Amino acid sequence: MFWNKDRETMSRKEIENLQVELLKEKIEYAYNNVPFYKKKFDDFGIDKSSIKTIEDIRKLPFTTKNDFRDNYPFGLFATDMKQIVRIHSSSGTTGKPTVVGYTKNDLETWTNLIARIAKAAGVTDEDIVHIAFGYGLFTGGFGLHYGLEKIGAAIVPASSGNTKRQIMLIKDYGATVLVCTPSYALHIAEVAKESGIDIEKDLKLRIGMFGAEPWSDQMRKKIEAELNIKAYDNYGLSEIMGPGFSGECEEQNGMHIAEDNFIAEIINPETDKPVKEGEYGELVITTLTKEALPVFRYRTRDITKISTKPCSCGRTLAKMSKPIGRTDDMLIIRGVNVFPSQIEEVLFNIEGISPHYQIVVDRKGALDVATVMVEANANLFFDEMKKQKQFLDNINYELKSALGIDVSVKLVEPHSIERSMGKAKRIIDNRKF
Ligand code: DLL
Repeated sequence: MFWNKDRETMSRKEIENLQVELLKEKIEYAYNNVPFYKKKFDDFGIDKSSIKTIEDIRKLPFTTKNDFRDNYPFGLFATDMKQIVRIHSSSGTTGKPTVVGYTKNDLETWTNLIARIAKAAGVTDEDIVHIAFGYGLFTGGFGLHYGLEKIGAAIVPASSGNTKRQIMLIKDYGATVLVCTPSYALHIAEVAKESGIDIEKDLKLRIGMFGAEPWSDQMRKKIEAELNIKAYDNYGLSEIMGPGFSGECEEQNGMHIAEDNFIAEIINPETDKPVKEGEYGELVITTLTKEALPVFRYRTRDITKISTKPCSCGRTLAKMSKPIGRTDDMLIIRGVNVFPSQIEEVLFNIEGISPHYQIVVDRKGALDVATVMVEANANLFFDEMKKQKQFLDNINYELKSALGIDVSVKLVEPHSIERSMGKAKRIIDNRKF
């Protein structure tokens, strides 16, 4: 299902032409309205006449999270506050939050882009949509709300917290669509079962729109089985708008990027050079339609790959694959790069453990030691120590084959790993650098 078919099925040439046109416009707009960009573009000798093809975007300098921090709170805004009608922000782990603003037109664009990803996931005006993302400064709740409302679905703005109450609402109001983080969806399934809910009989859920954190295909399968739904991924980040940058269609095999509103590049994060299509690298995003906060070549730090191959759904918009991690989430353990998603993939294929895990990294002397804490299922029971050892050895072996390094595995009690209502905390890095 399409939201605006013309935009979603343009030829690749039409997409590129549109992107070059909008990019030139936005360069001039930012130059005239944001002192930060005026200076940056002057330093790099950029004006709109230097942009002729889409590749010319590489002449532009990158923008980073630090640029947002240095211009805190409103220094990157291109309009005066009179035009701003909404402010969101994302709390980083360190320092000041990143502040983002929207004009009326920006909210309209955002709404349409959410409607687009919701339609792609199969949501209709007959659905009842339970949104369990936090409503507040986080872009998840309000972001998804308006687009889903626009397609005519009935929205239950439950926000986050109190899982038992969430389940009661999902059941009593007959929600057919669930919107939250994938880890919270699993937690909802877990608590529902414990509360004696028969998910197939008592709930009417059919679709999940999940995002805001990395999740593997194995985790998708688990969520789909537990909640008896089809689970669709969607991706976005505050700095460039929030959710709505990309979302999956019925193929469930990559997220179509809103290329009529953004330019996506994949670069090698070490050399800053573009990688070949289909290779993994860091996603870099340029906004083409934002009024309040135009952003050029934003370094997302998310590692993904992009394909422009035609999709069976009919959309021509390029697809990004599930981000496998972030450049700053990548653990370097004894010199080997490890992403939490690689560990997740292994764990999800092992019977007897639950899908909740955490990776703890310590430094013992000069050596990095990673311990993967996994929850045993409540019904996992060993009548002999030998069997438990075999079980752990097997997980160890699988992890070693996947990662190329030895990590230790610790089985912990069911429910002992903290559940999150929002983004799950997968890594505890105790090393001092
Ligand atoms: O998480 C926006 C969002 C809300 C997206 C709801 C989807 C649904 P931030 O809080 O600024 O914004 O965090 C952005 O979260 O750079 C990724 O590292 C991660 N992320 C977001 N979506 C996905 C996803 C929102 N589908 C950061 N898969 C991004 C993997 C994701 N990582």
